[in-house]
Formats: sequence, C-alpha cells, structure tokens
Amino acid sequence: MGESTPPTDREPAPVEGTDDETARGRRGFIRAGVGTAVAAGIAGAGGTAAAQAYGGWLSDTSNYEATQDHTGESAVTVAVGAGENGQLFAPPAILVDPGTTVTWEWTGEGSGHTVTHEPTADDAEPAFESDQKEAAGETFQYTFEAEGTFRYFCEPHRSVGMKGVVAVGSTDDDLIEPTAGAGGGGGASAGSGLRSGADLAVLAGAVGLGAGLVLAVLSATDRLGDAT
Ligand SMILES: [Cu+2]
Repeated sequence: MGESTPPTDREPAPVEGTDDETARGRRGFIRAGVGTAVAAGIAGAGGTAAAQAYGGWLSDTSNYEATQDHTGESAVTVAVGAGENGQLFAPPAILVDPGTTVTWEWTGEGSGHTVTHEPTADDAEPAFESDQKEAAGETFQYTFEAEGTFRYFCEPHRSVGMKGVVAVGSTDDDLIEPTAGAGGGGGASAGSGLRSGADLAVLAGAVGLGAGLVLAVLSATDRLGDAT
C-alpha cells in the first residue's frame, strides 16, 4: 500500500506543476490584457492631450486633429474660409522649417476674414496681421524666420474656432501627413489626413503582397529553369 503511494505522488506532481504554470500563464495573460486595456485608455487620453496642444488654442477648431508636417517645403498654402460654413483655416495647424513662406489664400467663402497673430505675451505686438479680405484668390503672406509657435485667428470668427497654428522648427503635437492639394481644398480635406495615412498603409500592404507574389512566381520560374 505504502509502496504504491510514491509513484502516485510523483506522477501527479508534474501535472500539478503544469497546471500551475498554465494558471500562471493565464494570470499573466489576463494581466497583459489589463495592461493593453490601460494602454488603450492612455492612448484615448492622448487624443484629448492632442486637443490640448498649443495650450488648447485649437480645442474649438472643428477641423483640427493634429499638426500637418510641411517640413522640407519652402512654401506652404493655407486656405482662409474653409469648411462647411467657410469659417475655418485649412489646414489649421502646420509644422514648417524656419525660412518657410506661408501663403494664406482666401476661398471667398464665409464672408470677410483676417489672419491675425496672437502673441504669446499679452503686451507683445502681433508678428503678422492681415487686412480683412473676402474675395476668392486674395492672399496674405508671412515668412517665418524664427523658430517658435505662432497662434493666429480670424478677427470676425475667432469665437467659432476659426484659428490656426504655425509651428516653426518643432512641435510637441502629433504629426500627420499633408493632405493632397492642401490649402486649396478647404476644411473637408483637412480632416482626412489620418484616413489618408490608413489608406496608404492598406496600399503599401497590397503592394507588398503583390511584390511577394511576383517573387514567388520568379522563384518558381527559376526552379523550372533549373529543372530544364
Ligand atoms: Cu473668418
């Protein structure tokens, strides 16, 4: 009786050990799952943080989602009078290199607009300030030589979030790729930056898949060539 017990004890032992490891694995998996959920929560909060970029300057600007990266371009155009009501700048936030000339171009929509710099210090003079214009094709230009963050707004439509930012040299904000035809397209196009990125990723995946197929065909052809 007693002699048969040790093998019985030994046999279950590895099984229990395995069960313990499995249980630990499950707990670890659950912990990892919680960690992922927490990370997702933080990412969600990050979206809010992005809206708080530039001191929340663009928090009521409906076509703002992140800063469009226009570094490497010597000239950038921003639409004045974009969006459904013609009372937005598009793109609302851009990152440019020092020395870049930004041209604001009036769309003719949404009545008269200005491009008015909001200095960081209350007593500072605006670095740039356009006249109020309304006609399509009107422009205003400013060349940003100094690094820094330039917040600006439209005098008549500041209260409806017609505001923008030109970040020169660097930004703490999230960056998105410029949309095709940015500037002339209006507010609708400014909101599609992230979707365009996703589309590009899908396209890149499709191209990668296509390249893989081509390689597979080529290697199959090589094998056929070796066989003959
Ligand atoms: Cu305006």
